[in-house]
Amino acid sequence: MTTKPTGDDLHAVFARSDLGGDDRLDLMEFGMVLDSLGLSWTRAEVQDRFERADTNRDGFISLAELRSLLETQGWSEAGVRSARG
Ligand SMILES: [Ca+2]
Repeated sequence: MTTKPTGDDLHAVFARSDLGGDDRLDLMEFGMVLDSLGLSWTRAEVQDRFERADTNRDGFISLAELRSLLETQGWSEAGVRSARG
C-alpha cells in the first residue's frame, strides 16, 4: 500500500465518535466509527472486531488500536475522504 497516512482524517472520525471525550472508544462508540467510515458490519462482526482490536484488553479501543485494526481490514485513510463526500 502506498497511501501516505496523515492521521488527520481518522483522528477526526475517532474524536467525533468519542462521546466520552476520553480518547478511547467503547463498543457503541466503536460502532459509530464504523458507520462514519462506511463499514457495514453486522453486530456480531462489530463485537468480534472490537475484541480483536482491543490488544491491551482494557475494554476500550484507542486510536492506535483502531488504526491497526483498520489496516488489517485493508482499509486506508483515503477511504475516509471519499466516503465522506
Ligand atoms: Ca484497548
